[in-house]
Amino acid sequence: MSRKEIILITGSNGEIGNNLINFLSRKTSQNIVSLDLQPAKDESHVYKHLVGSILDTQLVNDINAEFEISEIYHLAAMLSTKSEYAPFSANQVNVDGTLKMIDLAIKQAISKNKAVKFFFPSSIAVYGASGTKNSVNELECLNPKTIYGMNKLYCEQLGDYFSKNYHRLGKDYQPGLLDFRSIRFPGIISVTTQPSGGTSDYLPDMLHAAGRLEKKYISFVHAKSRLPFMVMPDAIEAIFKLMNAQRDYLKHHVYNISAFSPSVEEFHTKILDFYPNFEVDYNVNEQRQSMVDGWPDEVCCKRALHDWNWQPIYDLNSAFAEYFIPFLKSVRI
Ligand code: AKB
Repeated sequence: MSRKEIILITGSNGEIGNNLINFLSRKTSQNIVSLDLQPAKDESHVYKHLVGSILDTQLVNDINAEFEISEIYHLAAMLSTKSEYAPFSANQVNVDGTLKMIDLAIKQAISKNKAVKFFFPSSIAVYGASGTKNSVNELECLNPKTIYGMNKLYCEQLGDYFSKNYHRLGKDYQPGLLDFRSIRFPGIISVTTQPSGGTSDYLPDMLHAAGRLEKKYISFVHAKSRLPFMVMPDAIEAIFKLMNAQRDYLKHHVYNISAFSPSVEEFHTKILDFYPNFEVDYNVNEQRQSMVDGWPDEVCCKRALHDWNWQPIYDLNSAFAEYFIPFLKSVRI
């Protein structure tokens, strides 16, 4: 019996996972199989939702046996702050889990004699850019200081290795079985979902507190802290665009993308345009502050523009006027 052709999305209940499934189910007719540790809140957009761990060898073997996978969106990960509390579990999930998914992709590619596209969400956390005020490109400051950043950088290198060199000394050497495509995400702000376990969570948390008409938000980083950010619709659009770009045009496996880099106080000032009484207080967590200070203020996105013509749709002003506020106000009506 032939296996069902599917695309596989791991970490499907996460922020990106939720938004990506809604987007892909509208954009493509492909069967989506979602995988997460928890049951799906809504299974109406997927062919099947699997509850389980990417570390479960039997489950991964069953997926390999039951389905023919054309694309894997490997979103399952432990984010930066949560990883600092549990670095050994973080390494298992972020590294061993990714290796298991790469192994699955290669097994599938060999059985179909056709490359499997593999999307890997990396992060600005790969950078150790303390004190760098310049816009960092993909080759600079690769000196992560967090376990999450180290995991992400290593997985980027694994993706590059398995795409080019898997079994290069063997008779079955066949480069390109794994079509590894990765984006180093900045902080992402979504109006429909809230992050958990990350270090760039302070801006989405501030926005959602204002949206819930709370009086104030207490920031764990100081007012001048600055990181690259983008809105969720741009992040999802970028994943879709990269995964549908022609392989030949892609000169690299890893790409920076970003849209705006407001400081905490600048973002608060924007919020005051719509919630004039909303306050921000500060209770700085020095450790999380040092993680934020180690990440670049800005990243250079020339590669993504050149290879797959990526540009954000939203800047800071249109993010507020056309995305954040219309939704936050509408849910209050
Ligand atoms: C985190 O803060 O852990 C993530 C990221 C920037 O990769 N949002």
